[in-house]
Amino acid sequence: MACLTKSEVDSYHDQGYLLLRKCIKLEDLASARVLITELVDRYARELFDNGKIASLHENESFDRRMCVINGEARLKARNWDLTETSNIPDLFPLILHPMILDSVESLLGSEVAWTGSYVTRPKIPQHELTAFPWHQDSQYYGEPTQHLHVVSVWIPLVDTDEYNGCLYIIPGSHKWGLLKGERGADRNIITFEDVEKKGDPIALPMKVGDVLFFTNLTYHTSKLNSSNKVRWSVDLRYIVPPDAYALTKREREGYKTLNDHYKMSTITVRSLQPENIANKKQLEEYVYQRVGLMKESRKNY
Ligand SMILES: O=C(O)CCC(=O)C(=O)O
Repeated sequence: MACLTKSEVDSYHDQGYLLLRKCIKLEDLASARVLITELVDRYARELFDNGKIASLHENESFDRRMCVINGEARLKARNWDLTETSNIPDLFPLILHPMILDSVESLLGSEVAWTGSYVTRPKIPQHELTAFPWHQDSQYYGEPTQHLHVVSVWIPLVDTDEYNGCLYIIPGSHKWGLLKGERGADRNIITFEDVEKKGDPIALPMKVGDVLFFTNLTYHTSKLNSSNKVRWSVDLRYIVPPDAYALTKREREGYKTLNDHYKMSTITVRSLQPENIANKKQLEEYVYQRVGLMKESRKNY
């Protein structure tokens, strides 16, 4: 059931983002924290078994353990290293969270698909590879996706501010269309134009329990984490399922490009036709298949 007010929906369409405060309960984030805790534990054990670290650092807190491990092993894990190629049933409660799906339904309409994308991001202190230049998500997905509306949902698992690398956004930048950019040496997109001069960037400090929604054309960035703790967050992407309406040629091309980017077509998680909604088993199979494809593609990095 759509849950956003008209003024929230209008503000999202006008500004290109919507920040909802205190909209998700801490206990609803617990399973994501459990997943991360398990993955960090597995990571620690692998390094320990390979003689890279002398201690598992089991007593370190949720937001400290990974940077202590990396510090000792002198490693700088990339942002997706731990989770993007892991099986994630623990994330299903978040991916299917009623508040998130209700909000996305308010923005997209009654038919909602998940793109298969989930990232549990460790933004490591002082680690440039986990900072992001200003970008529009469609610059990563590929040019034809500018004709689609992909809703990004960004969920902090620790409080974020300018010091530990909160998100910044340029309100209204989704109305600029897709700007030209190119991949830098670190594979991140560098936009040719100075977007900070073109618009008026704002920082979006967030507390655990807040959720941010933004479009695939909205400029955003996150800078260096200058704290001594990992800034953990989860981000998810949703879209209207391609079979929910008659696509134009360029929308068809957009879906094809998006599917190529994510290695998978979308999976329906909300619909007026209950038989279209993926059940748990279908979701599990979908994620399992995607994990295999992502692992394969990561080999080429
Ligand atoms: O989490 C971050 O620091 C950046 C996230 C981001 O750029 C995205 O989700 O598109």
